[in-house]
Amino acid sequence: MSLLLVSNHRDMAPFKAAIEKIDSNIDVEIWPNVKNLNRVQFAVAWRHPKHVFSQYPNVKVISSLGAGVDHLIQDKTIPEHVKITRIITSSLADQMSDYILTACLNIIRKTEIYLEQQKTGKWKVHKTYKKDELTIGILGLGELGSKVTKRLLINGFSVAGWSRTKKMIEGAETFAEDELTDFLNRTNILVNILPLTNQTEGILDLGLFKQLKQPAFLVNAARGEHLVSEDLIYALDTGLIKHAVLDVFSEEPLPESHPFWGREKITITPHVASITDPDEAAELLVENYKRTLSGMALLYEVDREKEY
Ligand code: NDP
Ligand code: OXD
Repeated sequence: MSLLLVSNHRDMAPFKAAIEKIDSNIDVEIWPNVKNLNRVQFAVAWRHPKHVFSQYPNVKVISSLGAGVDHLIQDKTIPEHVKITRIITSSLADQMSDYILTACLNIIRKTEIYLEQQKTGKWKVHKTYKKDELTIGILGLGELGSKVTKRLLINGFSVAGWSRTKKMIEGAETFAEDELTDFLNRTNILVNILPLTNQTEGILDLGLFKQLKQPAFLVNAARGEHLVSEDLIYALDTGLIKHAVLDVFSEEPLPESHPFWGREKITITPHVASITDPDEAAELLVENYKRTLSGMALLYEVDREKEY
């Protein structure tokens, strides 16, 4: 049996080393250097080449290397009997909470304006927003969104959250799927941490932006395909959205010619909100590899029907 690591661009060597450190008996291979295609039963993928899994007839489980599984769900060449799992670790939620807290603090303290002013030696004071003046609305209250909500609450922000099924988070106002309008009408800083599915693709559009409470801001840390780029540009140009912080894009790296670059009202980070740590991920991968071989229930298995 072997465990295969597959990625188009990510260095898988640290993951191989971390897995072998936990259990040196596991035969870990890095695509495309595979000795015997039939021996692969468990694979780990991040932005894998499409169709690659049709070469491995005995693969039973594919784990995403991250929390998101859209790259696997969208690959219709992966047979239906293959189970899909994902990585959930405390540090993924912790990093995401840091990223969102930083973005929200920068918005209320108008950090981006001061960074711009510094370029031309301009000394001008701007009125900052008070924490209780703006409500932060979190789209998606799952493994990451629920922790982000708690971090923001501890830091004195007023927080609302939206999920398919209504959640209870002490101190936050929560809304179910059919209460999106009520949620948006209360939200100033909209933070997206939804999984990318058929239902959520393109959710960040002009119609949604128009329902936000003014002044309105956007933080997208989920997937680029959630956002309709032209609608964001229109919303920024017309003042409907004052500033956007974007970590994810439908094409990554974001092409040099993309209109988002060079816009003062957009802060861009290169998909770094939360990065999977090899040592932490290896613990979970080894556990699920062993469970696959012994036929036990897997940890963090994804519902392929629901797409997350
Ligand atoms: P989870 O699956 O744990 O949570 C998803 C949440 O979204 C749930 O609360 C779910 O509702 C809600 N949801 C899903 N579909 C809908 C819908 N149609 N309407 C309303 N709510 C919906 O995901 P995670 O929190 O672990 O991760 C979220 C995403 O974050 C990942 O899929 C990934 O794309 C992104 N991510 C980005 C990173 C980065 O560095 N930028 C790093 C890691 C992840 P319910 O609870 O009712 O099921
Ligand atoms: C993830 C990501 O899904 O890094 O974990 O985007």
